[in-house]
Amino acid sequence: MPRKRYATPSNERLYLVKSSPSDPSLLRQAQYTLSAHLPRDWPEDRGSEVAFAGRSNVGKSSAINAITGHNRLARTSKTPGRTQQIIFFTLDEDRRLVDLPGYGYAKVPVVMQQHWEKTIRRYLEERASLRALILPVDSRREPTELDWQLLGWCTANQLPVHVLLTKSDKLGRGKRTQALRLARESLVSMPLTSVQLFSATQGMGLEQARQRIMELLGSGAQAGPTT
Ligand SMILES: Nc1nc2c(ncn2[C@@H]2O[C@H](COP(=O)(O)OP(=O)(O)O)[C@@H](O)[C@H]2O)c(=O)[nH]1
Ligand SMILES: [Mg+2]
Repeated sequence: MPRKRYATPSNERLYLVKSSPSDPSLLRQAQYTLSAHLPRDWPEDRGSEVAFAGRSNVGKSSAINAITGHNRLARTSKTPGRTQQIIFFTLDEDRRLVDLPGYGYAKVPVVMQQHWEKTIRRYLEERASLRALILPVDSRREPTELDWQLLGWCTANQLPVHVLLTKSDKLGRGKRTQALRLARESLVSMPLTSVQLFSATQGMGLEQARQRIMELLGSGAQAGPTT
């Protein structure tokens, strides 16, 4: 399908034409926009965006690639802790996906770790267009201390979180069901939090994740209550 574009007369930037509000095929339109080291580099804070946060090596980049149907949109790596910047992907004029730096990789110098934490905190606190976090957690492990901190912060600030139990292809059917039940039980006191099984390699839970992200992104309309 050919992509239609139009230029806005004011600043001559190119925008994709808006598609229907909740069609998951919008996610396929994801285009790399920019990588920001500092908040002043972030794109204009309008419309809505959903951000992926998570421990290094948990499968965050693979999840973004699978969900958008692009093999190399977000780089995947066997060496954890390489993405240090906030990466913005444009879906349409009003909606974006965001890849936050991975955390908790022990071999990263403390100074860099601190920079990331500061960046993430600032992004969470200041970004008005942020509608929700997608939090990939390894289905074979317990969430880490930082995962819980993030979940706690989002709950306190009424920001919805959708947890992806990643790499669930590595679990047998019984263990998968158990992992999902355990995760649901642990998150029961966090009403804005949802959870699902996910595998980027097997495509498990892909449509469910896409639907949820579209719901969370909403129409992209500014202001008004998020439902
Ligand atoms: N078996 C399996 N491996 C995965 C899956 N998702 C990611 N991986 C692997 O886990 C490693 C880290 O993935 P990556 O997406 O780069 O993690 P990130 O650091 O969180 O962005 C890579 O070797 C991936 O191939 C999955 O669903 N199943
Ligand atoms: Mg990554």
